[in-house]
Amino acid sequence: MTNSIYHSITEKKKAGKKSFAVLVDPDKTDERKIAQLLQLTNEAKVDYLLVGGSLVISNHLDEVVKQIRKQCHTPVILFPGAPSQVSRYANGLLYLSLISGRNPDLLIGQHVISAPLVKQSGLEIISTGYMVVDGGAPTTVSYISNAAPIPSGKNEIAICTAMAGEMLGMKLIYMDAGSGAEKPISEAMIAGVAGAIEVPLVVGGGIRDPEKAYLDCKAGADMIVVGNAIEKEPALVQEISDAVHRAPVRL
Ligand code: 1GP
Repeated sequence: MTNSIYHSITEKKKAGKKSFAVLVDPDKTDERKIAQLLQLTNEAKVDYLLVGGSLVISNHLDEVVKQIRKQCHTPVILFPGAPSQVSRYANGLLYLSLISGRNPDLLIGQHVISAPLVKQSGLEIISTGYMVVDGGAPTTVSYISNAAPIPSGKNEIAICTAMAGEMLGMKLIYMDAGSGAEKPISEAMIAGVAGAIEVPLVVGGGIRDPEKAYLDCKAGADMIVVGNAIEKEPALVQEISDAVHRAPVRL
């Protein structure tokens, strides 16, 4: 198993550079839309493409990943909502454990079931502590996970959860308000969590404009993930990418 994606994320962090990832949900796209999106993500120097969704009803994950790999050099990282969402054509996979919830199935159960498949895939596996934070309305992830999200104002719970995830050996912490969240994660919570861990911090869910992406990076996020807003307005890719890449390192 290679370590090149994780290495690039940590090297950027060390160099004080922020990363921008665009989330592609295979259920919400088609070949033509992907081709258009990739033109924009290439021009905007997007760092990573995440592929996945809480449901992935369609069975064209492999096709989506293959098309992306053919049309661009941006690393493709799977962001699976279920153990079935594994494609050997990707570069890496976020091996998510839902550490904010108390559903044993999503903490370890599904991992046990999918372990042989994941191992055989040959993908770079990135152990990720996944923390869902209340985004103001039930999102697909909060419903499907059958686990309560961290309340949006309870920064100390988020901080302790992230610290525990890091000490359990997780290599990334991903804080997510859920796809299309009404309320993205506050900068205060991001700053608290970023200050308490050494591993890279990924933040997503409900980020709709370059200003919020910039402020989240300034607060300490190392990687920003945007899906919905870009699906609706693809031209935002350039603006958000610029905002993320010019954000200063938190002092
Ligand atoms: C969801 O963090 C991602 O899991 C992205 O959310 O689609 O709201 O940008 P959005």
